[in-house]
Amino acid sequence: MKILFTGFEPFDGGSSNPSYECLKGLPPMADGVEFVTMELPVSFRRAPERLLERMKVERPDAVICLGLAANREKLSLEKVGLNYAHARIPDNDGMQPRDLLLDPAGPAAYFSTLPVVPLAEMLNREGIPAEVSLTAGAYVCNCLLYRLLAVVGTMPAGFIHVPRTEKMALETMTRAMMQTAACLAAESRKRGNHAIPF
Ligand code: PCA
Repeated sequence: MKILFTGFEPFDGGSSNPSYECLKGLPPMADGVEFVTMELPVSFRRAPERLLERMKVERPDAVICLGLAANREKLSLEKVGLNYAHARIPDNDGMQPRDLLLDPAGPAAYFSTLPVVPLAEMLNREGIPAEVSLTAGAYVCNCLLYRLLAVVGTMPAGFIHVPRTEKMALETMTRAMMQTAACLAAESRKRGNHAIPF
């Protein structure tokens, strides 16, 4: 199974972004999972564009995007991508959408296709603080999630917000991504066993 993980470049005056830094600790391969990682620009326009381009090339079996939520204490497994943009600060291209729909023709929201409740429970069992979140905000992270979920169908795909490194060590975030990947791989093996329709 191949899983594409994305993290973001720094933004809002920060010098680094743990959402990408924690991905640097992932091995290329573990427990039958191939890890592919990429850094995305904090840009309403370019982040989804880059992600969808890379998905066409890599053809992953699952996609997990990460972003920083500076005010949160735990990993937030986002349940919902909302068709809405309302930026407190400009993105790294200087764009600052206010009170706008991301896609005037699109549905109000998409649910993540990741099993967020069992994943959060599994992470907690592993001693990693995690919870399900019902809002990814209205900035670039939510935009990326909405655009991703618009194209994935039933493929496991979603978004996890990480806290600041003062609240959670990068190594813990990395371990959480490895555990999440192992769970998705186990699920896909199970599904694989039952999926043959003849
Ligand atoms: N967090 C921002 C965008 C980039 C990031 O790491 C967000 O939550 O929208």
